[in-house]
Amino acid sequence: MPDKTFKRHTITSALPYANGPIHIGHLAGVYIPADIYVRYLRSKNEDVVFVCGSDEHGVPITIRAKKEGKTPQEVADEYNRLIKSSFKDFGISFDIYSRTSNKTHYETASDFFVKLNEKSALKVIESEQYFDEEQQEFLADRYITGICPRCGHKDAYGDQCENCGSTLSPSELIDPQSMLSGSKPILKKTKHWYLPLDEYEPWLRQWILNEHKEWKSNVYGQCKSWIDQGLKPRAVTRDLNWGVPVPAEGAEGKVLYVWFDAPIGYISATKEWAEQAGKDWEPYWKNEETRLLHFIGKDNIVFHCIIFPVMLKEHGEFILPENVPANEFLNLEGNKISTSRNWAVWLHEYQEDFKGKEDVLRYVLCANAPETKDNDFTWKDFQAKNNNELVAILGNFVNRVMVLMHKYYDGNVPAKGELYDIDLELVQNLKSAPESIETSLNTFKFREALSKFMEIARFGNKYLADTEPWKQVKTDLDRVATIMHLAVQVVANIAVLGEPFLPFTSAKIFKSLNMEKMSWDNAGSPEILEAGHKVEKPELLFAKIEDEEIERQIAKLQSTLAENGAQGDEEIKIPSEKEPVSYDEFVKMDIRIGKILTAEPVKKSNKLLKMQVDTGLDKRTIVSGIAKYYKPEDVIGKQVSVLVNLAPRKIMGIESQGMILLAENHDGSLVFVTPEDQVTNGSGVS
Ligand code: B3M
Ligand code: ZN
Repeated sequence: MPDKTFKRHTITSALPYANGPIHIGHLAGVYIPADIYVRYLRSKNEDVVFVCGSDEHGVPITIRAKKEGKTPQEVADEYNRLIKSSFKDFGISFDIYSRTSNKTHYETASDFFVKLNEKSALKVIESEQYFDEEQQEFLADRYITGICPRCGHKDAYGDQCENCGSTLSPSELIDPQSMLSGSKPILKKTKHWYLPLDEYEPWLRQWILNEHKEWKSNVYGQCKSWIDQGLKPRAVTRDLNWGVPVPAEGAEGKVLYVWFDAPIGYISATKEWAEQAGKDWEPYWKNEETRLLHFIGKDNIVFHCIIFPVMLKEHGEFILPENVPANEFLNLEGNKISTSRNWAVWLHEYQEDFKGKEDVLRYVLCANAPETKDNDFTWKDFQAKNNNELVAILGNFVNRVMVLMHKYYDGNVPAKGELYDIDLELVQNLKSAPESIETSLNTFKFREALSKFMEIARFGNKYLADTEPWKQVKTDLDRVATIMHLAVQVVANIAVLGEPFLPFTSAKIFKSLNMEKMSWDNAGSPEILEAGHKVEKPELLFAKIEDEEIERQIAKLQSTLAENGAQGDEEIKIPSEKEPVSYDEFVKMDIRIGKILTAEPVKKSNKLLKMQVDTGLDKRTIVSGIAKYYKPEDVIGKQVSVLVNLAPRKIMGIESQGMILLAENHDGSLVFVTPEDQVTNGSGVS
């Protein structure tokens, strides 16, 4: 049961930047867990508001606008529309999807700042920042590029080097350049308003580290590390012409920092929702009996656990988040999802390719949700989960029951007779299911909750397999009536308990059961449908996904790789299975362990090493493309696996007599495949 000390729930999910479409990583990390949770609360008849909206400020939007020759508002309009409709397509059931460019938001964010400023909670500090003299503009960190002081990468940004991942400040860049004009920026004095986070350190320690030990360990751990490293004042204003103007004297040309106004967007969205719904927004943000939860990804933890709470606390009228169940990241086929490299499965594209299979994606993403560590989405796994779980277990069970109901009873639920042990066991399983799923949901363990939900279909299938109504029908009609009576109750329970996870499927099941959507607390009962109730014919819930469909998706990713490769980007490989080979074909390959005797770089190549290898049969020359990963002196004396009967090939003019086997990491780096213990040179590998 949700915590009863709270009367209502305000659930927020991160406001997506309106500068690009959304992908499966967003869905898995934030919106699916949030939506499951909210649907569950609604099903429990809790008072809940679920808010979201587009985050339309910030430099990335202005950069995209500049690139595309549009205004930032035009860019935001376009993606707001796209993102909003993607959410709708996947059943993400926000009560409102607002925008930070709305008037209500400008007023709310502005008032918030004024209040903090009036309380002298903000400090005005003057500092020197880069300024583009040609454009007469101060430069946001992202608008400055230069050489990375850590790795020497040429095009590092003022806030980050994308090559080595270091967080930077613009003053660290070597040879800084303005992206606006290409000129060398000068340092110029400017003043900004700062939130003195350092002053809140003792309070944060108490509030998070002592009072919220129950937060997920990844969240708690990140907060602790931020606090332990010492917090510094954070500027909450910027010199920029896109955003909420700073409502203070002497602040011309300045706007609120996007991370100051965006979380206030949750409040603005709630206000808009309340106005539309004829409700009062204030209890949802100001009443101690309200539970505020932020669903976010791990890169947003500091903003939601430290900065926004400090803002709320200082403002004084608002409640603080009760929990921030942040997730880690979802990777795609072993590699980090990347918008700039187009390494993603975009929701609007999935929609085109798999229309009607929205619940399949919801299922797979929840089953793989990166709850405690980064996780991987692969198309093969997607197919397997659809075919082996949704089709074979869930769809199969519901369909079998519904078909038999029509075959034996013309759709009329039969009355049950005496219950045997096997029936009582089913009833017991059914009774314990809701509470068990709730326990997982209440602690934000959505994967576990989903797997418990699937257990219901599993034991349903087992019940049918064990009781075999199709055999009993020849001899014991009373028995069949009991079995089918109970089996259809299991289907009804699946409809109720599956709603948060698979809303489209649940709606279909309710429809074929000829019943209204029912709330959570009715579940667990073997008496949802009365004898005599007539059910409809079943609808197809899930269909097998064929190899060709998956291959098409993999090919799509592969062409992305090719495009990235053409731009000289680091290569990303998809480890998909090769064509099968027969044993006879396999044993034709003569793989042996050999020892590297000498090694030297191949002239005019930065990839190749030329080596002498003792294969046990002979000593021969082999050329291998490992120079980036091994120095010659490091490989001498190593035992490696060698394909000795590979036809000799000339590489850079040198005849290579065989091939050293290498394991390739996802990032393309190579390592030798070596025996775990020393073996005699020439030992065969099979
Ligand atoms: N737009 C960042 C992000 O999408 C940011 C979230 C705002 S939540 C207030 O990762
Ligand atoms: Zn770097």
